[in-house]
Amino acid sequence: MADKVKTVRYDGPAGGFGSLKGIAKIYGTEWNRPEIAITLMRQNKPDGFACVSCAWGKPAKSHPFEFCENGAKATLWELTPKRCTPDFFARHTLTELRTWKDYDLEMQGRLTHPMRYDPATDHYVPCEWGEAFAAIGAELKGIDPKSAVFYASGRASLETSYLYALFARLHGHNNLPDSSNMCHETTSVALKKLIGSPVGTCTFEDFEHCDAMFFFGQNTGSNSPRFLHDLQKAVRRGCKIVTFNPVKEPGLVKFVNPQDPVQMVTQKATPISCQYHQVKAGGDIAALVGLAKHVLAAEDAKWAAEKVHVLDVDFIKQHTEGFDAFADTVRATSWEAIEAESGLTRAALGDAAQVYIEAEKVVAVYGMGLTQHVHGFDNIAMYVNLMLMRGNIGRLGAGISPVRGHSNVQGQRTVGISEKPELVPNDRLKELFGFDPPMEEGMTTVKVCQGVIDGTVHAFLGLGGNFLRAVPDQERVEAAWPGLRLTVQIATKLNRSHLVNGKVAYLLPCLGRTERDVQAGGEQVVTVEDSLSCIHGSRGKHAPASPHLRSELAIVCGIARETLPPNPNVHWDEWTGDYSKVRLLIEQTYPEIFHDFEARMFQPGGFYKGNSARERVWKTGSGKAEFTTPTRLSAMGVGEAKGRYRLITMRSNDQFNTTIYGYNDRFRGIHGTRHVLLINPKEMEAAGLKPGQIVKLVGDAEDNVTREVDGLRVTPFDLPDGCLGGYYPEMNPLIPLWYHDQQSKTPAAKGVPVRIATS
Ligand SMILES: Nc1nc2c(c(=O)[nH]1)N[C@H]1C(S)=C(S)[C@@H](COP(=O)(O)OP(=O)(O)OC[C@H]3O[C@@H](n4cnc5c(=O)[nH]c(N)nc54)[C@H](O)[C@@H]3O)O[C@H]1N2
Ligand SMILES: Nc1nc2c(c(=O)[nH]1)N[C@H]1C(S)=C(S)[C@@H](COP(=O)(O)OP(=O)(O)OC[C@H]3O[C@@H](n4cnc5c(=O)[nH]c(N)nc54)[C@H](O)[C@@H]3O)O[C@H]1N2
Ligand SMILES: [Mo]
Repeated sequence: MADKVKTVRYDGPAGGFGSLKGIAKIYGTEWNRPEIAITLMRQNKPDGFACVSCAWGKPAKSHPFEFCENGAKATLWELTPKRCTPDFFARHTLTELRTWKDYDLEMQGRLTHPMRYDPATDHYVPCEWGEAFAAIGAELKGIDPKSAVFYASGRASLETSYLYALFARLHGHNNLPDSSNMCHETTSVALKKLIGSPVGTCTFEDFEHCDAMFFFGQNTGSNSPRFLHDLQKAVRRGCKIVTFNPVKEPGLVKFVNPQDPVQMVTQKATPISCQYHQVKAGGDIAALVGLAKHVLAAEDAKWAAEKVHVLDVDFIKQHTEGFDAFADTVRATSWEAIEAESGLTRAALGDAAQVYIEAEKVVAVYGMGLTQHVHGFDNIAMYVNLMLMRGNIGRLGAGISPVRGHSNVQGQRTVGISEKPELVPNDRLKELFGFDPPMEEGMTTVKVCQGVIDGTVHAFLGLGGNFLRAVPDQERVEAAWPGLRLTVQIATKLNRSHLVNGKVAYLLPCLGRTERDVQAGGEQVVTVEDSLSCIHGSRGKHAPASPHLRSELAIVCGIARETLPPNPNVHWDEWTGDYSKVRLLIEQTYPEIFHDFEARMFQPGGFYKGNSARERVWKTGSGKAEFTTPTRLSAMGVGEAKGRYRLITMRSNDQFNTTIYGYNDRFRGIHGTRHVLLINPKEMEAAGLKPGQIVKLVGDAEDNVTREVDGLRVTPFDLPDGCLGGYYPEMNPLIPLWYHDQQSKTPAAKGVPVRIATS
């Protein structure tokens, strides 16, 4: 239950004793079991298992403990001794469970038995696996494949993901949205178009050689804490870190390494960012235009005085297109407009630009602060522009580095989980499996939600995740959900998406990645791809949470076998028995990336899948890296209006997406509740509000739909004017479904237009 509510400022560094206490506080006695310590030691190690938390790279030379506070929390969450059994479901109806909090649902522990929804009693009742597969297969056979959705949440292995995508295509659709559609899809679309590679270009080596790193909208301390070690090392060798973020995130301010005894004893923190710019939410295009304008001014001055360039003119000429139009527009943009839109001064932007200019090699890091905006594509395009000005893509120590979310989200896209048929090697699939893959574009997450509301989606399979809690316009989507004919959820723990069900509904419990996976052919291993495009083997060793669990791969194959007609090239049972046969299929489908897959998968540090942009080969429409002429300064999807604020939906340090570990956000000094409205003291006063007062947020998107979240405690917090903060997923009813990035359809969760109303 929620701790006593208190809010204090947190001035301590990220990491340090706080992170050890943070783990102990949540887990208490669970932390002390010896097998847990052994499991944690194997996390992110060669021949160990890939952490189930974030996707940050796993170095070849690992630390004794290659895990962080949040990685340990995620592992322990999976290894909890608590069990959510058929008994539990016999005691509670779904109607009752829908009134429970997310935290209390997951606290029930690991799911143990396959369950079927019984509409007569409104309970989940246990069933046999065979019965579940047959019933699901019969349902899927009976509907138009175009109305079925196969969602994936970004954790399932490459092997499972490959087969899941194959299943969808054999079934006859490309409806394969994944969590990436709410996350880095903006990256996949923008980087593909601009530099010809849908993923980041950096490897660990670049972090070891760069002279400066820019950070836009990524919260390293909470969301990819192992990355703090790389940042600390970089700062110590003189690399400068410049951050743009509306929120002062402690991990980007200073850090004590909890794995370094000297630092722990002395509590000597390393300052991380040398400059911290609290840009307005949605103000990044303006800030980046400001940086570019300073760079152009420096070029003019230096050329005039010394006949020396600041720009990398050779690179621009040889490798890019669109520079002149871009530069003309930047030069013509006024400082007044840049300052107003970014909330930063010309001088402050000048300081940041100076670091950029003085650094020979720059890495550009970013996260959800850029991708989750209506003009998120433009954010990334402007960031790429800045990097291209000095040839900072495609050489050692330089590059662009989106920090990915789920531990295998990037990999799922690599092996075919995509709604876009043009990204899939359909000719190879045709050759291997003797069928014509569907060529009609499938549904993104937003389209799925719209389809559920319109009644055109009839079946939903969830391979992990908590779709109904993570999506925008959450209440509207949830209200329409019971109209579905079939819902199937493959999961480790109970969540809200399991409780809002279709007419026919199954809840299928699966093994987690830390658990031993034994099939007909013996013990199995799986693979994942990290944020730095390295592919790793992962071996689970823990005893399964229940003898009735099946692996995700076995469940996908079980459903597929009962759904599809026999095909001499498709062997669901054989593949379930031996995952190396699936790796062979992956290798045959993607030989450039996965050659010698079996031999390389446990190589320390993983094997690198390569990146053309890193080699300065630009697989874009023009064959060059593309400058984009900015057409706007704000990434917001609606204009300014009196009383309208920009709501940032944030993650606390005590959550993994919709999984809430606890009610504390240590770094931000918020304790005991997640129902807060963060606002700066000046704005609070101007709005006539008092700290601790309970208010309501109302959607302000001018579309005549009422959207509200009530019961929020006014909490003074250091934020730019006009911005508010609140937690994801509690704020999700406030985001209109149509409020998404224009190109990729990623929901714009970081600049939601709202008003404050008194309750
Ligand atoms: N412990 C833990 N780890 C996680 C997750 C988790 O929930 N918990 N989630 C995983 C997943 S799926 C993902 S995608 C990643 C997410 O990791 P991040 O990319 O870090 O995502 P967020 O925490 O949503 O927000 C990032 C930062 O953007 C800032 N921001 C908000 N609006 C703006 C803006 O307009 N401009 C700029 N410049 N900054 C802005 C916020 O203040 C915040 O610091 O983390 C992954 N790792
Ligand atoms: N307002 C707002 N909304 C957002 C965001 C935001 O920043 N703001 N972020 C978006 C982002 S970046 C993302 S990625 C999405 C996340 O959306 P999802 O990926 O759908 O959600 P998660 O919360 O990660 O899913 C948690 C559930 O996954 C299941 N699970 C955990 N481990 C496993 C496993 O090993 N196998 C299986 N089968 N199931 C497992 C458990 O049942 C758990 O309850 O949310 C998006 N929504
Ligand atoms: Mo994500």
